[in-house]
Amino acid sequence: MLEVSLIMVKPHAFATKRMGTIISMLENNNFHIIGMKSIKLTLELARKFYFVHEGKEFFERLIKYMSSGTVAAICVEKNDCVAELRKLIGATDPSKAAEGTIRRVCGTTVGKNAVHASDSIENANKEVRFFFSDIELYSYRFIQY
Ligand code: IDP
Ligand code: MG
Repeated sequence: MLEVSLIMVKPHAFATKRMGTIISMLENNNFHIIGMKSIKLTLELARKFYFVHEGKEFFERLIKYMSSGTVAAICVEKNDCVAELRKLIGATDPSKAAEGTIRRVCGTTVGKNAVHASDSIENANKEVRFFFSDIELYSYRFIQY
């Protein structure tokens, strides 16, 4: 089924110029980029985005980090997009992520693991809406080449 998902490039990966690599990996794996922007999150926005982790030991560190620099929000579209994107990013800990995954290639630690990706179809739709309005997204199905 054609789905969308959200991938967010985390501050360290953005600042150390991993955007080109990450975008290439998405394109080479046939993800269609249908929306893209860079943002500096506030603490409040990061808290809102990661609310499911509120109360966890790493929560305050996570939201401080995610609001510490520029991030890029990228909306991708593909068949089975949510599961396929989780496969391409790899495990949360880059040292445990499979060879050739984004986190293995671009991540360093569990905190600085290069990217966030949505974990379910429902969350993907919510997370895409968190960053993008209707006019900022255009399905590749409608594009005339
Ligand atoms: P995910 O990003 O692979 O979906 P989640 O469990 O949703 O992993 O955690 C969200 C983010 O919080 C992770 O990407 C990671 O950067 C950070 N995080 C998760 N667990 C830990 C931890 O045990 N210590 C430090 N940071 C963590
Ligand atoms: Mg998650």
